[in-house]
Amino acid sequence: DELVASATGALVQMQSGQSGAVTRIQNDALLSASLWVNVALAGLSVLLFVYMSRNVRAHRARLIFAATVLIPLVSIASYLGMLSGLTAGLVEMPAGHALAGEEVLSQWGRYLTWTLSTPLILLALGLLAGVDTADLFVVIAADVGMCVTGLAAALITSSYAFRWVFYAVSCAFFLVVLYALLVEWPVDAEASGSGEIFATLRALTVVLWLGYPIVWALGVEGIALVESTALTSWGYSLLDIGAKYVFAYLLLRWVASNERVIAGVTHATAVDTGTS
Ligand code: RET
Repeated sequence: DELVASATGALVQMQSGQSGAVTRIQNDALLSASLWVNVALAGLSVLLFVYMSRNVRAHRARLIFAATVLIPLVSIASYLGMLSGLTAGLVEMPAGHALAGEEVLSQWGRYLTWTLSTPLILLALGLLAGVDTADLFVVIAADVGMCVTGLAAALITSSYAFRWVFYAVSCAFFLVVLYALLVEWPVDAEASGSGEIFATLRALTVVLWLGYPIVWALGVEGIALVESTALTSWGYSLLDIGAKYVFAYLLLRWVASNERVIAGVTHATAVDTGTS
């Protein structure tokens, strides 16, 4: 009986957490707008990308298209999760935080779904550059590590210091990703004939991705220099528009008209060892 009572209690708490979050989101037009804009743009992107894929035949080009179309699809699920309150909740900030003791609305679904969307972005970039599987695996693993520890940093309520410890761990993982994008992958891209488009997408990606930890640090989850959840949310939403839909459009437009370059790409290691 006690078990049933405590389980029911936990469920009721979860339910009220969700409805508390939904009420806050629905009563804040600026906040809701930051989420709905992305649902709309992601939906249009899916339709556009599927249309752009109509004549693509080469295996690797189709792989890039598949990975890239999944990016806005994940985005739709992510934003609907937050809008419905399923992946948003009220988090009571620990002592030391600028909003200590207050219930802050956390859109923790963002960090959760980045574990799916950012590997797809890196997969598409890696396939474009023709990097080898081991390289791709390490970078994607570090990227997932970055997202999961970012989720931890956002959700920890036991101590303010621990939030920043996890933030620092997440940044360490991020450095691995940045190193690959800036130092290693450009060499592979050059060798496979996609150097120019890779350079464009790399610049876009590095600049926009650096924006996320900055928004985290300045927004409601970090030092709360920006105390508004709506403005923090707009920060992420605008970054998402560039890092996902604009990024994916530029990539797919190039792939669709340079299928031959993509089809001719062999793994850098295969070339190195003469096995191709
Ligand atoms: C966090 C906080 C902890 C430190 C770091 C972060 C980096 C996040 C990044 C997110 C990129 C997201 C994208 C999503 C597209 O769907 C987790 C904010 C380093 C780089 C591109």
